[in-house]
Amino acid sequence: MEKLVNGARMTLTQGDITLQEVDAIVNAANSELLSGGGVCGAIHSAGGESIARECAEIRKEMGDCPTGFAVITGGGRLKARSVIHAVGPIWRGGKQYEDELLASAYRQSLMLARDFGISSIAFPSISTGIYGFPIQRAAGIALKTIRSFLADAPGPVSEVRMVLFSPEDLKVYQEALAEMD
Ligand code: AR6
Repeated sequence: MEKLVNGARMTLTQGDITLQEVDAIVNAANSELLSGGGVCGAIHSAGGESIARECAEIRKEMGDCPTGFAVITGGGRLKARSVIHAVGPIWRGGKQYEDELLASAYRQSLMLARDFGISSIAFPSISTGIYGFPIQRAAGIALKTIRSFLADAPGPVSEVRMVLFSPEDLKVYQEALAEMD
């Protein structure tokens, strides 16, 4: 399923993000930029140790990556040349700026991609696993944030792919995309 925005493609697919052939994949990271479970663990183990090494260097220079922000490393052994580590919010009931922080994690990732000359980028469903953000709500925020970035100033970014791990998650995102006016 796809939607054209300003000549750029927003696409939805089911699969494993570590296998995507795009310029950059996004990691659902933690503020410490450490390898954890979920998609983060999968990216670190598929990409190899260079990713954790680069993350440690960034953290030494800049400290923790705050929630809603993102940093970029190389892709190690992945097909993708770069990994953008985005820190989504932990769901705390919805009144702790979780919506804004989730939108920010997507926007900051897209801005980094633009600044680094990336034309294709793949996102997982940030915050909807271990961090517990309700997926329907997250899907609307993710897709609207991507659409508004592409409509405004996408630079070289010409494909943004959401990679959903399960058929159920894909369905939620398909419904959210269909509902977007
Ligand atoms: N490809 C695509 N999506 C995946 C993959 C994969 N290989 N593996 C899991 N997912 P989560 P969060 C989906 O928990 O909620 C980590 O420990 C998964 O089904 O990975 O942002 C970090 O280090 C879910 O839909 O990320 C942080 O500490 C989505 O990816 C914390 O978890 C996100 O689930 C971040 O939690």
